[in-house]
Amino acid sequence: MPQFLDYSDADFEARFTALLTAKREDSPDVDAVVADIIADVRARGDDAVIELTERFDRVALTPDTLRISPEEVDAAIAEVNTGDREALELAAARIRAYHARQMPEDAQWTDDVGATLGWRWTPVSAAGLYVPGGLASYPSSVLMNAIPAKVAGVGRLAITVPTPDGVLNPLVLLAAQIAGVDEIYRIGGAQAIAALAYGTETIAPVDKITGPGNAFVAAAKRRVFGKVGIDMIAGPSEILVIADGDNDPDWIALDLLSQAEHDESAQSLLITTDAGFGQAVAQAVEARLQTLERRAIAGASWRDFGAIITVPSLDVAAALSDRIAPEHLELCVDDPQALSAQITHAGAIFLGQWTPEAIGDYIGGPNHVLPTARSPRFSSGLSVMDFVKRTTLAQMTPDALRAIGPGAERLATSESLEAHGLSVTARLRKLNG
Ligand code: HSO
Ligand code: ZN
Repeated sequence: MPQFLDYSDADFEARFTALLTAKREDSPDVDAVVADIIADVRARGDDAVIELTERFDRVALTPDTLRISPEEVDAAIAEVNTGDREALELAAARIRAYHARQMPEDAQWTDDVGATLGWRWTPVSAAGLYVPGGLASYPSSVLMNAIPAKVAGVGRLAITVPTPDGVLNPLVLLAAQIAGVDEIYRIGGAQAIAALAYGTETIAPVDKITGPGNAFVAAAKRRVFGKVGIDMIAGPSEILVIADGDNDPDWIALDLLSQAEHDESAQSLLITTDAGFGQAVAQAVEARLQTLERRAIAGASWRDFGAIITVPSLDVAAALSDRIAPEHLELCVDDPQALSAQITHAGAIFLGQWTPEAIGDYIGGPNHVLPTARSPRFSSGLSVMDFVKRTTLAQMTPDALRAIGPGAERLATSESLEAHGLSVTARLRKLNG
């Protein structure tokens, strides 16, 4: 059973705070091992990557077979059925259209002293996308990472995906092909992150690495940050549903379970204005947990971290939601647009009872790589902005330099940086004859 909280209970604040601060993730300390792997790949390149892949994935590779060849990709994806292919293509088209609207604009203007100022956006030249192997190898995540990169104009996009025992995942390869990925390497773990960041004889280095991974991958991404850019270190999935009593308890139960089934450390929360409805949802969850394929994972998450919170009004629900700052927020209420306007901190909002969160995971258009662990307070989901950077522009005229140069001279003197000041002074002397 999940926890039941009632806003009117005397101990509500204490229990709600405990819910917010509960430590959900137990990440093992693998940093020392990861440091050694990165050093090995830097020192020995392909040889190190090949040895580590043999040890961890039981696959024997050579420099020529590190990359999955275009012919191999074609052969593997030939077995994908038409329905799956069409679903991936629809998802890709919708994700592409959504992200195309995110492209930021260049700007340039001339101000009152005659200085022309502005900025210009340019894409990252090469990006690497890590795709996990095994259970969490999601084709949808390939689309969500690769498409924003391509929309941004990234020239070279490489994927690494481990293939334990040599088994390829056709849907992952198809998603990569649809998204326009340029190179795919059958490697994983910290060694893949090191190869992407530093390069080897066969793998050219990239400038930015994105994508989810296990504790080793997360530790490696932290370590290579600075040499390359990284996206974020995502924690276990979260969903908060705000629902009034006018909903089908089974639908809401399934929405809660859709994130609980990701991970035993996932968190699913319901805030409702109707205590009886909360009870009905709890019963519906139990009923679904009898048969759900991933009931062991979903059940553990729901039991350990799930909660149903009764509140007196939707205003209170919105205020509590902002304190939770959830990754995913569903608003199953009469006027979801009005309630949405009251929310400040959420990774993604799903409005109304016809918008299950799973639509956002797959096919709505917005990105499903979202900030977790309350970080929506200060960060956003993956977007085109993660694959572009901004260069600022400034051009002075003689009049502009006359107008603002003396200010620079003063500040240079105050910082005891003589050459800075003189670089302005020399020009002003020339202008003033
Ligand atoms: N909900 C996950 C993403 C995902 N769901 C992939 C299904 N496949 C991120 O929070
Ligand atoms: Zn999901």
